[in-house]
Amino acid sequence: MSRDALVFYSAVDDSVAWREALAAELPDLDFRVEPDLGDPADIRYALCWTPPKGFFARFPNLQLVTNLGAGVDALVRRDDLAPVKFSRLSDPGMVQMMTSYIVFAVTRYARDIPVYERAKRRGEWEYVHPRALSDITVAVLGLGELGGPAARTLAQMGFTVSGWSRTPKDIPGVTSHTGREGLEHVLATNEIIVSLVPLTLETQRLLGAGEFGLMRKGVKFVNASRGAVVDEAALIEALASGHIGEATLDVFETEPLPAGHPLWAFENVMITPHMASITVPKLAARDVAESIRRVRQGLPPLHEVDPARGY
Ligand code: NDP
Ligand code: OXD
Repeated sequence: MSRDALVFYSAVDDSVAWREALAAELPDLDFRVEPDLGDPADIRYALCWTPPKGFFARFPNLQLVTNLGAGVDALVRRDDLAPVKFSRLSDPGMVQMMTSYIVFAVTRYARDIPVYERAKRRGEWEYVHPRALSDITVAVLGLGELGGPAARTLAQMGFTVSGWSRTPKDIPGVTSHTGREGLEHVLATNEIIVSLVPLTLETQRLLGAGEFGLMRKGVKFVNASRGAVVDEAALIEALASGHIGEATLDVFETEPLPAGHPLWAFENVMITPHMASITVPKLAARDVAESIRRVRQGLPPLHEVDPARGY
């Protein structure tokens, strides 16, 4: 008899937590993890983060692939998937976590903390007179499910915030910009630039030598979206020349960032290992289960992704 099964694949060891969280929502769902996949024909749903090449080709009855994360760039460019519905995760825990990372990175610069970190290492008392947060300009590139709340929170804290997105946005306290002109404007007029724009064909290497050149000398740059949104060689050059004053990088073209990579050597670059936000199974399982229920009824899943748009 054919079963209604979900195949799970993750880069981290969280299958037990997901199994439990989904069982609480959908007790009838058969949750399968390699090597115990059973009959591949039973698999109708996949909950996966970057499974190996060819992974999906084995499942002839796959209907829904849910990306075990927010960024779907690795999923939409795969060639082992027949037409299926795609969805992504989006939950309040992930939003809170990303907002906390962006608030940390921006506040660290706004309050000159790297100056004190360096002074401490030298054993010196150094005083920089603090500036009002409203005098500090921050641009958030990408105002989606993560970028929107991060920008709104920064504005609520008192920063002067601009945002850039494909379509105009109405977020309290955030000036909305769109298009190439809008991008150039926000790059040129803000002292802290945050990337939360997804990686798509349009945004690949969105920020290169030309764009860094538009930024103010000494600009602080935060990338928490995808490494390939940035031309890494140009970033390294802009850091080496001092045009970019500081950077906080959570994502890289190659992850883990290889030993000996030039970015490790910059004292003014904070590196974190793609941890800005994660999904907490207990919080995200409700939407994953609801998407499965909806697909069972012939409806679109929650947080559906348009593969042609790429995000
Ligand atoms: P969404 O898809 O919800 O939002 C994307 C935003 O980017 C939207 O505002 C969209 O504009 C804008 N955008 C997309 N393409 C363009 C373009 N060509 N020009 C201008 N604006 C564009 O994404 P999320 O906010 O959920 O996540 C953003 C990214 O964060 C993810 O794609 C992922 O790469 C990354 N991420 C990183 C994590 C980490 O731990 N470092 C964790 C989770 C996510 P519009 O609103 O008009 O459509
Ligand atoms: C991501 C995620 O998209 O961790 O990076 O969700």
